[in-house]
Amino acid sequence: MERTLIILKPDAVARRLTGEILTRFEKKGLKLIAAKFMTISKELAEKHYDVHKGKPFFESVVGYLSSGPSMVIVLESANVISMTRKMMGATFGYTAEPGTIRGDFGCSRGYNLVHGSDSPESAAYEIPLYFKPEELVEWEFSDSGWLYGRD
Ligand code: IDP
Ligand code: MG
Repeated sequence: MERTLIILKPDAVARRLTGEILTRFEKKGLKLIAAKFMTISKELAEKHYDVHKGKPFFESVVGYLSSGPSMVIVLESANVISMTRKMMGATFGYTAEPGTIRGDFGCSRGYNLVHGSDSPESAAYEIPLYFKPEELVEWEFSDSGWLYGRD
């Protein structure tokens, strides 16, 4: 089963959109297996965005991610990475399609509400930055037949 790291970034928390965004993932049928409300340190934000080190926006995105509390979650489902990336929308609110999280709730370039792993390799790097293996909770939906049935 595929897993992804999602962060409801400091602007999502500050703008009181965490419930709204979590609801979208829940209604889609994605399984929440871990959650942490925390202020991400500058050091952790630098590790998180290591792939962008050296790019012009690196310092700014590290400052953004560590600027206030975030809600960090792990979601699990077959194909969860491609589904959540589509649900998030394009990187900047002003180009993201309506109907997506970024497209519906933001217009900013710098502040885009949500992070989601973009590949299984990224998820495998990112999840352990925030969660110990025992913090990932294994459980089953009682209605998984309805959610995932009929292949
Ligand atoms: P993604 O979040 O859609 O995967 P990435 O290209 O991986 O986008 O960039 C990581 C984060 O860095 C973005 O979510 C955004 O917060 C920030 N970012 C990316 N490009 C820019 C930029 O040109 N200006 C300001 N911030 C940027
Ligand atoms: Mg990315």
